[in-house]
Amino acid sequence: MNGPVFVTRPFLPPQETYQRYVTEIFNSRNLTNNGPLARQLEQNLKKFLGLPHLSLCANGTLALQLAIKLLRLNGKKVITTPFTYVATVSALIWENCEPVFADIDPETLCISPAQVKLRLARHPDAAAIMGVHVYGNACDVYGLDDIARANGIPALYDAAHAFGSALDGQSLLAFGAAAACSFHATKIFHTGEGGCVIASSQTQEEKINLLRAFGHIGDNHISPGINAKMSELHAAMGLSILPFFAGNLAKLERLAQIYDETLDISSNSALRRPAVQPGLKWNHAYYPVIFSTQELLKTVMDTLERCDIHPRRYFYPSLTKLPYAPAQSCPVAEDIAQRVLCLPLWPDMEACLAAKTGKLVMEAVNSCHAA
Ligand code: T4K
Repeated sequence: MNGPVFVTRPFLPPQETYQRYVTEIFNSRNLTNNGPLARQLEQNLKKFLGLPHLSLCANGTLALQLAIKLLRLNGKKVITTPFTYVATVSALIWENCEPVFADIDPETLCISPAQVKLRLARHPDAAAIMGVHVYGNACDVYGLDDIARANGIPALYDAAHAFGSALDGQSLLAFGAAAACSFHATKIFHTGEGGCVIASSQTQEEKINLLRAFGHIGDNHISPGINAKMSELHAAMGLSILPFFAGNLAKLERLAQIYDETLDISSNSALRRPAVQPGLKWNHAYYPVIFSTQELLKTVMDTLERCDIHPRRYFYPSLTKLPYAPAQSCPVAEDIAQRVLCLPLWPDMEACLAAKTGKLVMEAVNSCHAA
């Protein structure tokens, strides 16, 4: 492959497939406002994922904000993880919630139920738990749901990475009082920009559909809303890509295997992989590697970047370091965030590029050990 290698490349469908939908759009002049393609994509996704209540949105951040509104969490404390993309926490703050950080499980890198319990003891007024299925790995949803139920509060999920992951045979998006997914271009299923909210009842789905479209139906103004609708051009991308998704998932699994074999993780104490939650069929949305030290991570990054390969520090720094979030300490998240690196991975990536990247990582690791 020539040119720079990025952490991911968006999958694109055959241009003529997308073009056929664009022709429909040109013929109908339906560009947005819950048009026929958005409605069709919504139905196709419900069927594909086995989820009865799914509402498309303009992006994953708005999906989170709608889920927060749906559960009436605005202005309240929400227990969440600091090991995630900033959108999880900025969505909470944007909705006037106070994020209370609970530390992560050092193995799965998802929020730790034990730490959530400790935070709830200190913040009995917390109104919800918001977990993040980091990298498409699953939170301990059963543990979190038990705690949520015992405290009479909902558990909801930022499931931005979770499309295509399944837990105990069910889409990971199905868990929680509500979940929000991202269909951003960098995600394994995408619509360019986009996302969805998964609700747990017909009434809630209708509420999301109302809120995402200004809060009115015709001349009937029901509640304050926002514009979070998905356009027909974005829906067309989703419709074009969905038929390729199962194939892409298999390609990602194969590429992850190549990395596994090249990195020889089990016999090397300098690097490890997050543990996958028991019962999870992982979507391999990302390929995170945890190095023994930040110095080693930096050496690996330098080595790769000299070869025009650009991994990403998803997620660095720990969001406990955000200048606009309340100061709190989560030592596990802060430590892991300094040592974790996501290697390039996307469905069309050549196998030889994964092998080459893995070998370069190992060369850098071995050179550090020899020094
Ligand atoms: N919650 C979580 C846990 C999330 O991870 C995210 C988003 C959200 C919520 C919010 O969902 P959205 O509102 O975004 O739907 C990227 C994405 O922009 C962001 O969607 C994603 N998470 C986050 C983990 O990663 P950056 O700053 O790394 O993006 P960027 O533009 O540097 O892209 C990474 C690489 O991908 C580039 O180096 C090149 C390649 N790329 C990217 C784009 C956009 C392409 O080849 N083509 C492209 O069009 O945030």
